[in-house]
Amino acid sequence: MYYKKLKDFPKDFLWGASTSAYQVEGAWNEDGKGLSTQDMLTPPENTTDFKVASDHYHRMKEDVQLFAEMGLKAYRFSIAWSRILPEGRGKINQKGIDFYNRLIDELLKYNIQPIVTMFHFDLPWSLAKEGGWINRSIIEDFKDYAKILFENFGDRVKYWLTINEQNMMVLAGNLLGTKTSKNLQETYQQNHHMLLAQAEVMRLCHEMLLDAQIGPAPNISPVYPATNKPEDMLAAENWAALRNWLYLDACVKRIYNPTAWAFLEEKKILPNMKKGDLHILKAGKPDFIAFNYYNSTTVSASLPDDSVKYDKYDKKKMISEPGVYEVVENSNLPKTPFNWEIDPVGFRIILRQLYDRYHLPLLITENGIGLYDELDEDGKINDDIRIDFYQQHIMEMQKAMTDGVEVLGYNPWSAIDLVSTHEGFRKRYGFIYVNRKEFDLLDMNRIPKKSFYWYQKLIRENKVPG
Ligand code: BGP
Repeated sequence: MYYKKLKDFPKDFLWGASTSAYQVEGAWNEDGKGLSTQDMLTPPENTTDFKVASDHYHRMKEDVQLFAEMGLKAYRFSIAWSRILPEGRGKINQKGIDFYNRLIDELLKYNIQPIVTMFHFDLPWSLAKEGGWINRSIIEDFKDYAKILFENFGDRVKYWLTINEQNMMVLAGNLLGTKTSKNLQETYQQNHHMLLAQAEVMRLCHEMLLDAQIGPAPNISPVYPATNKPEDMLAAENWAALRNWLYLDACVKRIYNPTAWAFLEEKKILPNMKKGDLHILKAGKPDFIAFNYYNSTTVSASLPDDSVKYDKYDKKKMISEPGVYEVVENSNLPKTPFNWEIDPVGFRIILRQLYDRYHLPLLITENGIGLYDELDEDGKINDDIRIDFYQQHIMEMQKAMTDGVEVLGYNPWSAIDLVSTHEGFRKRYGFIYVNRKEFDLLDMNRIPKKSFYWYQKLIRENKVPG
């Protein structure tokens, strides 16, 4: 559908921006913080670790002041589990609580709504050493941790996200530094425990905080068939079931997706279920679906005797399952300098698909473009490519909203430059430049980019400039 007139954004629309603790905070071993899986990684060659990151832990007030200047109505950040519970369970680190209290208070001072992710890729190392999500006891650990968060911050935080990109941890855990499983059966067992832990925490949230809302935060991608061959369409549906619906059906419909279940059964990698597990799933209900959107995926049929294929750029990433699907390039789409396809219309498509399938309000918790931003001779960052990216994606979101989709807010990745999951500091996403290099920390000064002023205008006028 083409529209002559798009619906206006609601007055209370949550224009925000996103970060995650380990990618932005630094201070990896300060003020009692325990180690996390991310602290223990050996980064890829020529790539920085997460120890200093953007030094947000020490510059939090300055950063929040800039967020306020940009006009943010919301800020989506994560809490580092190992800052609150250095050993993952047991003794609370008061200094960790104090830091997030200061951050939340500072945000509210400027009327910025905190949107809090409880777990974003940085599992406490002591829990990871025990096998991480493979141990069923971690469900209790996650619940205890959540309870501490609700008790300490629930009077001020109204939007909660359970687990960031659970699906990506399952599908690409080795790239994200989150993998603790030894084989695929273990991976899906961990997934099962995460689903149960999420359901328990959503239930707890509703019990403890009457006016708070909570939801999952997977990475969701519309899946296109490579051609109009029915076999390609079937492969696209297979991949959508394994990549998207497995996670959201379990959380929202509170059932295992049948196509995904049949795949796990065939491969002999089904999770072991205990009596009562389905009741646990049924007892947790999300209030909204938060999701991260970067690109669409295109898929063709694959024959059972094809060999497994790997991504050209991310060599550790598997992109096919013989007999099930094969991810292929989409020649209609341009790419970012880091080879990610750019698909704003796909954003509208997936917003509509999600709303149609689940009938819950949607909250965008990530969307953005990684670029090699560099200061020009006047000390400025002219990131027109990023502005164009946002302009197109926000227009498509507005079209989806005109199509009838309920969207609560838009929180692009990222508020400020930070360390990418596996491509270091050179891959920048922020509205605010951080003056450091991959290894040379320089002065870490904050410099608003051109996109900062563009987004500021958009938020002020509550419409896309131009
Ligand atoms: C999402 C993660 C973020 C983030 C972003 C960009 O998967 O939730 O943590 O980093 O993607 O990805 P990358 O850093 O790999 O470019």
